[in-house]
Amino acid sequence: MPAGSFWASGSRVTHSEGKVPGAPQDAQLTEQDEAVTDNLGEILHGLSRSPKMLSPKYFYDERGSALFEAICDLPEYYPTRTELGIMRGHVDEIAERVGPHASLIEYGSGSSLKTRILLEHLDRLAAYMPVDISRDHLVAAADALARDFPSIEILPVAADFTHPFPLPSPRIPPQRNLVYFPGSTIGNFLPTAAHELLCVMHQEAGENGALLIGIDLKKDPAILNRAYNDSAGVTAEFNLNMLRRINREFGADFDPGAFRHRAFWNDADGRIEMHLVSRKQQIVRLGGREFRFRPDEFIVTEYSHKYSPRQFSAMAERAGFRVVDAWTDANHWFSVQFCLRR
Ligand code: AVJ
Repeated sequence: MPAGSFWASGSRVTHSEGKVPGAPQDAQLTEQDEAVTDNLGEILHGLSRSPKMLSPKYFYDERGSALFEAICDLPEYYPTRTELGIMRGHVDEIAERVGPHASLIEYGSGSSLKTRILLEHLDRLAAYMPVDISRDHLVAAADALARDFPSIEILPVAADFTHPFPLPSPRIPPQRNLVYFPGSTIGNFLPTAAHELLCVMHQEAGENGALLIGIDLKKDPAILNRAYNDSAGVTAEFNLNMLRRINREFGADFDPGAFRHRAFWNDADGRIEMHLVSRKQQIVRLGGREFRFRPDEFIVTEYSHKYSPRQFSAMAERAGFRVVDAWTDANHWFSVQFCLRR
């Protein structure tokens, strides 16, 4: 795993076959070679360190993605609806900043309503390219968008976006690339990894490129703690689901009942931490190895860093961007930042 990284994997990209003229308008997929992504190795490494760690990317199997969608509707979980409100309220200003004939490159599958707002309002998009590691989710989301936006060329890219990846060439030459990273997912990355990711985005944006990114802001810890400890227990299920997924896909023998969800605001590091805490002394088997847990020993499953606007703009500057506009909600809980390459 690269130093300071929370998400990691290999990357090499293979291109799918060219589109057959006159064939049904399913979005053409560019696919990364999965064989080079050593997830088992990464998981074994994460469970060998202290504290034990598993990447939040393992949350999102089918059930995990459904649980995340349920989280977004929880009364306590403010980020999704707040960001959506900001996008709805300011999309005309955003479109003006972006200008006509841009190519929209989304880091993520593009299944959210925020994407649709951009596709509806950006001025004559050259193309839309969702980039996501989860191939099936990506293809389903891209096909749904292709049906609803027949005039926009949709070019999904199945890749680990933390490493540079070649972009497909749209039929219409774009005036500029706009990298879109909604959801404050940048908060999942440790500072070094967040910096590296912003550098990759800077590279993908290219000459005259721009970045539109959702940032969850620092706020009263009580609000943050509630958002990750909902009363319906959906976040707890989401967290524990990672163990079920690793059992199924990697042959581990985690007993989800022997772990409990914990989430708390870590003020010193400016982040929510999600843990899975062992309820007892136990041994878990995976990949021919044994991992011992002491009672109360935990696995870190997620960091969700929160930033002040000033912290974010310093981070953007270090990666070669300049924040030229930012929009927020009435509570200043979330912000959408528009950056240009310096
Ligand atoms: C999708 C990474 C933005 O950090 O708030 C929600 C994931 N974890 N509840 C977040 C999440 C627990 C979410 N992000």
